[in-house]
Amino acid sequence: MPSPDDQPQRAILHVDMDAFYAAVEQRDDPQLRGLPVIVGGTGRRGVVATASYEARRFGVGSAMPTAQARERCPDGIFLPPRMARYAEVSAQIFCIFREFSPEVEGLSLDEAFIDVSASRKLLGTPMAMAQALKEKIRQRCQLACTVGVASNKLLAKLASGLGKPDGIRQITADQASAVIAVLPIQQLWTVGERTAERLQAAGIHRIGDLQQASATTLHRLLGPRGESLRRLALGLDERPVVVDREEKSIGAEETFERDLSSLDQALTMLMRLTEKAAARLRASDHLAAVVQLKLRKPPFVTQTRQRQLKPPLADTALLYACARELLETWWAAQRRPALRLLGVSFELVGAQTQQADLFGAKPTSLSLEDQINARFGQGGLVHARGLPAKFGPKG
Ligand code: DCP
Ligand code: MG
Repeated sequence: MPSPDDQPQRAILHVDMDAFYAAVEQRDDPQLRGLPVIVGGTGRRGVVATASYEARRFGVGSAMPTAQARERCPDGIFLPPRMARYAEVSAQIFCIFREFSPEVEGLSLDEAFIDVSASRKLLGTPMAMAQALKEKIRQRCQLACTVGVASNKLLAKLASGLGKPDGIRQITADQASAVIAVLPIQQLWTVGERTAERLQAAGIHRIGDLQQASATTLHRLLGPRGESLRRLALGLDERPVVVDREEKSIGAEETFERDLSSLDQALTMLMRLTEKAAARLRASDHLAAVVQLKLRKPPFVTQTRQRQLKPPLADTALLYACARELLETWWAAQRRPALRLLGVSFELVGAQTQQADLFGAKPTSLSLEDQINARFGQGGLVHARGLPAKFGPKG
């Protein structure tokens, strides 16, 4: 159906995996299926990354302190994240997304917009594509996802939110403003905490309240932004799906229960973080052009140190060697060195060009180490430096 300005309507899918990290854990270990699984930091200052839908019934959710999750769900199964594994599954689902259109904009490991406007002739209606996509993900990855279907990104994302879990939900242009009117304003793209507070103070709680608010009121509350927010509230959004918005950096960091005050401890932690980040780097088919350390010393002073890599690379040992030098130099320059948080991240350069080999084997940039970890769990194979002292090398 042509839209009022005679442009053919776009067809956008928003795909979001259900309870992604937890679902991967439940798939890989059938004994976990049906149980409340909580993935996240398991230490004292740990935070929940996600919870299976079984655990959500107990009120456990992303970003909640793990300690609180344990109180709410004492029988929960608490697991540390296996980032290399999730990155590998992410690469598989993104391959499936691209079977429906090359216009894929990833938002995170488990979430993407797909502009399927031009695929309609070949693959049928957007709803048919959403169904086929879900089915492929279920068959090839044994995972559930939810697909939102609409004529723009804003509505497609709101639709998948309404369809969760394991659903397909379409919001057509003519239903749009009525369907989204009941949603809280926080769900509207660009409405953060501060904007929400300001609007709520003026009695605007739901998207419908925003639709009804006068231009003058919105201008008074939000300035020139008011008008664009009103358009969003009506379900209008012209943003294109931006294909090549690739991740620019990949990293891993950890906050410590007790500040690290020995260089040896810090190096052991650095090795673990480097392994984790390097595994994700290789799973994403990239090379690192810059290594960056994030160092937070007590009480709360955060610094960064970085170095360029020429040529760019993805080998754990070489990345670690570089990160180690940065850490040792920083450490030596401190009067009383101690770390509250340590992070390592890599700035990426373009995709490595991969070709299937002559025997048609699936191309992979996963090192043998990553493949072993993917199969046996992170920690199946680790560098000796990252092991507790009794297993690790001296010095
Ligand atoms: N994640 C995280 N920390 C957060 C939020 C999410 O580490 N505060 C991670 C874990 C999630 C993954 O990102 O599995 C995807 O995030 P989603 O918001 O899509 O949440 P889920 O996929 O877990 O659940 P659902 O999409 O079904 O609500
Ligand atoms: Mg998700």
